[in-house]
Amino acid sequence: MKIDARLSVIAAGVLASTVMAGGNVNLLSNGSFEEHVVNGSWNLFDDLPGWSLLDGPGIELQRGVGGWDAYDGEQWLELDSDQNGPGGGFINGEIGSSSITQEAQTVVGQYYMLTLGFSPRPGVEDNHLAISWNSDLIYEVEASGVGLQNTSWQEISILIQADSTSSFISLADHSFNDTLGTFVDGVSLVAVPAPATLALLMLPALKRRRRRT
Ligand SMILES: [Ca+2]
Ligand SMILES: [Ca+2]
Ligand SMILES: [Ca+2]
Repeated sequence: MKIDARLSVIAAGVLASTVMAGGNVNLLSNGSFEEHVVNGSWNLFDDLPGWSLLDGPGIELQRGVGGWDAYDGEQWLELDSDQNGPGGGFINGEIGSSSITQEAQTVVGQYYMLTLGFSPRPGVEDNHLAISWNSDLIYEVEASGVGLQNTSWQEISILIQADSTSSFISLADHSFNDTLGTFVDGVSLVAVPAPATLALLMLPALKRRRRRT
């Protein structure tokens, strides 16, 4: 009996440290868009490590375009991408609005914090990012880059509760489709404890729903 009691204490200790360590792990890969490494100042890719193209002509990564700063590391994403890549020249009416997605392994009922950096492209008025979780549009943000000499990154954090063991995070450009705008960098998805206040607020709604069924 003594041995059993000791074992359970050790198991609980291991569990607690695993949960704490797990709280800081980014479940997304290549959230900072440092791969593929851009040769030059920008390039267009069919896909990236971690990310797939959902819609649009390609995934545009930039590295030092305009002398501008990344939010994290050296590279960032421009979601209004480009139709034919560097060296392709400018096509009249060229388009670039794209959306990308990444799948994450999630736990049903677990809360997650999705965090990313968003900036308008300096000099471009219309920048519009739409963020989706599975098929649900969960957040939209717009900003103007008129008058900016450098990127102006704002950090966006969204609390999400997973309802499936596999979840898709999608990022889409909703700006005017002209190959310019909507910078994103430093995307992370981290498991977080259930927010106590939010759980209390949701309780009456859950009770009402149960009564009806
Ligand atoms: Ca980066
Ligand atoms: Ca572009
Ligand atoms: Ca645009």
